[in-house]
Amino acid sequence: MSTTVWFLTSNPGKLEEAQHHFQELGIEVKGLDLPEDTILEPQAGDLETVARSKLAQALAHLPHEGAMVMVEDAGLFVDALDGFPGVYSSYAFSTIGNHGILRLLSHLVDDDPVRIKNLRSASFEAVAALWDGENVLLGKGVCKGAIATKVQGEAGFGFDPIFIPADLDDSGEPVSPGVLGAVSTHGQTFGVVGPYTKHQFSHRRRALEDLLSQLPLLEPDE
Ligand code: ITT
Repeated sequence: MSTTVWFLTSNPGKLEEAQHHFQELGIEVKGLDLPEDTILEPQAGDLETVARSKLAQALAHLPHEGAMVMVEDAGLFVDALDGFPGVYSSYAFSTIGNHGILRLLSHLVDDDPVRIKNLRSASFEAVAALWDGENVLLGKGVCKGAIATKVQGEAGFGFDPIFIPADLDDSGEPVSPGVLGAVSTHGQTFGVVGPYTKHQFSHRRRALEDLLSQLPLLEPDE
């Protein structure tokens, strides 16, 4: 007997991270596979609108009556690029990729380790939307950090090899650049430290925690 959440995503890395997170809570996450182009991603200015739209479309394809279905939309927001790629992250990743983002920031260099983090500051953001069988719940998460000057590591997916998370204090809040936090990747990207360390910082984990905090006590599936 377990509670099951069906996660509609085309991204195996996102599925794995959600499975890891929910597993600790005794919830099984299964990928909901729908034929390509069943779900249209709207051109929208914010992640919440995209997530709500994907979830509304997914409700027409529930695997069974009463099923809990989740979608999640995430993006990388680079401050020096006015938030680009943001909601265009999928498109940017599949066209210019990590090297393209690095090229756009190549003029932002400094020998001072604090100044360079400020110049290249960025955040990952995620919005998770869950249909719990009765209502739509939304969870949001942010992970602050900076863009590395080169691709580092091969772990994870997407922009992980160019993203250095900000250190965290012992309550999990990001500390300012130059301050050593209680939790630190010591300047390494998510691509170097891998998914288990990423989990401690992750926008996805925060969005899922926010979502779960709104769920009434889960009844296990029969
Ligand atoms: P969906 O089917 O779930 O939409 P997707 O890969 O298109 O899968 P998103 O739209 O949420 O997912 O992500 C936009 C882009 O940002 C995409 O290229 C991802 O690889 C990248 N991305 C999202 N979350 C990330 C993370 O935690 N680490 C690195 N890159 C991430």
